[in-house]
Amino acid sequence: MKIIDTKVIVCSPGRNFVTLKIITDEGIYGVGDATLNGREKAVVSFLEDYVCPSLIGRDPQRIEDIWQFFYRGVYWRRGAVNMTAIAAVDTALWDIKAKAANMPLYQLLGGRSRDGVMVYAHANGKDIGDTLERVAELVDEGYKAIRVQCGVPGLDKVYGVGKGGHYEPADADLPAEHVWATEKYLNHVPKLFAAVRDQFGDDLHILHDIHHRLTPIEAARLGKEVEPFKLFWLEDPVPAENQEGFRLIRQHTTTPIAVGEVFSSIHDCRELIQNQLIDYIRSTVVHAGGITHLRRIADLASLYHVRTGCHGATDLSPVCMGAALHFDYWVPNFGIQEHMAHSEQTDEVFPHAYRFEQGYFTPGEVPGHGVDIDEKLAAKFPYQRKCLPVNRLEDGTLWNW
Ligand code: CS2
Ligand code: MG
Repeated sequence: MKIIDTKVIVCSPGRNFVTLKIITDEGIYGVGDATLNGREKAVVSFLEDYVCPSLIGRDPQRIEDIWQFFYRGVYWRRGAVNMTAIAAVDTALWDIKAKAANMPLYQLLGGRSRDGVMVYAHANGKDIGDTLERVAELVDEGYKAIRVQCGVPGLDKVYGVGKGGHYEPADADLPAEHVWATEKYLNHVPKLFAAVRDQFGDDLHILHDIHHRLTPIEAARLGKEVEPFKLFWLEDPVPAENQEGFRLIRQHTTTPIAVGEVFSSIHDCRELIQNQLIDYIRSTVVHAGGITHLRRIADLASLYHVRTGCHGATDLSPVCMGAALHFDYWVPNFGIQEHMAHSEQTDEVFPHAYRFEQGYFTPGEVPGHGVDIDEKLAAKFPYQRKCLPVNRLEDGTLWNW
């Protein structure tokens, strides 16, 4: 089998996506997600100018060799753009291999390890009351796990809270500037968890995303204060360049920690995992080098009681979601999968086999990862640059968004 053509498809059905298609001489093609929110065109160029020309003529069955060619061969290793491009190639090649074997992808990975993939949905609101209303709707839809975010009195915009519940942070041609105040947030957010526990009891899994905005001691303080609410996890408490910084959080609280959606390789999380400084690793198929590399991260994590908790926001396309669900169906140390529902437009452009039922997803039984792209329909939604916001403290200091 030979690769005879590739296509990089950029479209915007509700939001921007980049999709790689790899076509073989046997009529089988594979599809990979190459979306990097707010930096889409950087990955497009990386693929079109450097990666795709080297794919033509190669045997697509040699997934590992191709992965090594683009990882070791690029010289300037790692990084979000590079590893997202490699991930798209890897995902498309696994799709091809599974189609050629006439199997759903999870069978190639080792078969399913569970009956369904537990997912968590997002509940957000401008205040605690609004968020509670959304939690109630999601509980009625059958979700067992819900991430809760709400507005903070005195702050105009905070991470995770959108207009009317739908949240799409990349919403401006150039980065919008938001104002952040840690103290106002720290004084308010424990009230949100108390209200959710009070109304929905102890069995609902509650998650929360701090989105990199605290210092380790602030995260330690918050983790300790919210222990009575038994959260499933606190996510991204602090930026993770300094992996050692998580030790300070660990010393003060038993609230579980999740991190990793911005990681692009195993080296970004090696110390966190080996020192058991986290409980869930959030790395994804689309940003951490594809199925091939994510399996390595999961295997390392399994040695240290760390479970997977893959990122699954709307800026990860249904192609990533589909591949992730096959990975989740197989991976022995599975924790949970994020699922932020895509728009109807997006779902029409990306027909998929995965299905939701009572809080769990199954990836589907069609050969491959079960997600395709309708190129004709995609062409009706042209790309428009959209950037993620930046954050400033009230004194104007540039802070983590
Ligand atoms: C968030 C993401 O879902 C999450 O956990 O951290 O929505 C993140 O803000 C976006 O993926 C950024 O593009
Ligand atoms: Mg997050």
